[in-house]
Amino acid sequence: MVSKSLASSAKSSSKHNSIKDFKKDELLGLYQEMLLIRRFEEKAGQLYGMGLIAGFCHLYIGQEAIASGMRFTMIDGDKVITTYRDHGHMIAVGSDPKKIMAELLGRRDGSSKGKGGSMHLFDLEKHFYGGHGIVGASVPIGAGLAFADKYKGTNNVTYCYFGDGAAHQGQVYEAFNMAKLWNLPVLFIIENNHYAMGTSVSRSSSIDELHKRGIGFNIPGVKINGMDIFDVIKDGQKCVDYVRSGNGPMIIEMDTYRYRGHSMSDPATYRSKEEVNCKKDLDPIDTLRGNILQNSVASESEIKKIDDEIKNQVNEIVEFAKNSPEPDESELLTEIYN
Ligand SMILES: Cc1ncc(C[n+]2csc(CCOP(=O)(O)OP(=O)(O)O)c2C)c(N)n1
Ligand SMILES: [Mg+2]
Repeated sequence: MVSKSLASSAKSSSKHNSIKDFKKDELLGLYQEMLLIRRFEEKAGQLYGMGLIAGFCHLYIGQEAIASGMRFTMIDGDKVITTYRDHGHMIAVGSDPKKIMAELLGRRDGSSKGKGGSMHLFDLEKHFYGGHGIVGASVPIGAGLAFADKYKGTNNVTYCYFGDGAAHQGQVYEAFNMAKLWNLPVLFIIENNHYAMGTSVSRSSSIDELHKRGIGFNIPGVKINGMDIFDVIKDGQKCVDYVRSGNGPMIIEMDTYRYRGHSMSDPATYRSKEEVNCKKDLDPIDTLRGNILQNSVASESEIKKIDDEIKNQVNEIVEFAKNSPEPDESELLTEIYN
């Protein structure tokens, strides 16, 4: 729900206020993309269990509507920067999922030549600036990317994602101050999945409305239902318009949920089955599929066809990654900090 103050201050150019405003191919494209992210990550989870992926691996399962919905509001040249929970964002900006899977497996054809791994995805061509393992680090770097756009006089916006846990970091507030001082074109997007590792936001935050964290810096903020792609696009577009029109930064708190544990070694015993099941009723992919069917945008068989195609695509992605060789020993110390 976007607050009234923002709704009146942002001159919205959104043409997507309800499902009827979308073309069929736009809706099926969004469904396809979210499903690809979901199936890609389910497969990554399996490969991790089989020992084919080493190191850390944080799944985005449950949060897909945010990456895909906000991507829908982007124009050419807009930048994205995020945390270690980055596979979905990199797929959404249009990077080749084969290269992403190869990166997860530490292979030569990976997006960072197999030397970055899950947390350090990067794609300059798609204006995707990582993938950062340091909690909160994406925020000042995101402000810097926006500074570059302001300096060059482009009309691009930086979409800077971070978590509810990161929202307590000092560097976040230093970045907020500078971003507002210089009215930088940056959208700070807090993906509030309600947990920072095993710590719930209610146990760690003095206020539970993280979108209000910009008040002291005169940065407006709104809360958006991150489980529904239509809300993400409709309300997200208003925020993008506000930032792109030169008003400076804005904060979005996306209300979301991660269905899996924090990373692969987390059995997530700190939350009840009831809580998880209740949130599963809000599954963003099931919701979009339901909307598509109820509004007769596509038939069950068209949806089934997409599901089958994605399954095949993910199998091809995995085959590609498995067949890619490991980096040569001579590359062990090149292009890395040591
Ligand atoms: C500076 C720093 N402190 C601590 C950690 C360890 N750590 C990794 S993820 C995480 C929780 C972050 O939670 P949140 O920001 O809510 O993001 P989410 O994992 O829910 O997407 C912590 C404390 C870290 N990587 N970096
Ligand atoms: Mg979190």
